[in-house]
Amino acid sequence: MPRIVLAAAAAAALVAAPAFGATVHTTLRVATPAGPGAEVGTVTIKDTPQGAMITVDLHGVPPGQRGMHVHQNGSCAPSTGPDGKPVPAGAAGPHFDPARTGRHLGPAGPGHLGDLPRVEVAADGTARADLKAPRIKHVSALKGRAVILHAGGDTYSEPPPNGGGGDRFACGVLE
Ligand SMILES: [Cu+2]
Ligand SMILES: [Zn+2]
Repeated sequence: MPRIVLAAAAAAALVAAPAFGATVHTTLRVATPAGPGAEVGTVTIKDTPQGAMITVDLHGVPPGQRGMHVHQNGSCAPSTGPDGKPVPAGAAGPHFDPARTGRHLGPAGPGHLGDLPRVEVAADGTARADLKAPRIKHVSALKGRAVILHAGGDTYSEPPPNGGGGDRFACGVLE
């Protein structure tokens, strides 16, 4: 095949390649005072032209609405609370907020970039859904940070603090 044709074919292949390709993934484990415990499923986040798509596949979670966020630090270890007691997954730190907004406004609002959609857990403790976070344009920025699933829900506003998520139920570090 003439060299020029090969070059044209290579160029066409490059154009056809998707412009968005990054994917990050984690296995969530129950956050306990002693560190990560039982596995409760997976979270996969990938780039799409409409922003990040979050695929959750969970089991063993209390039924109902659960708040979910990307937190700043890539650790699910306990931290030490003001009373000296361990805080499960406390080492994950606050919500990921690269623009330093200091505001919790949910996935559509101009606050924490780490504010993900709520997860709806079925009566049998499972949740399978594709959720959208349109403000997250490059999921590679989430790599090495923690996903936290909370014991409470998420009002996408404050107060209550962090939308009412309360305790950290499960945690995983995105790879
Ligand atoms: Cu959170
Ligand atoms: Zn937040």
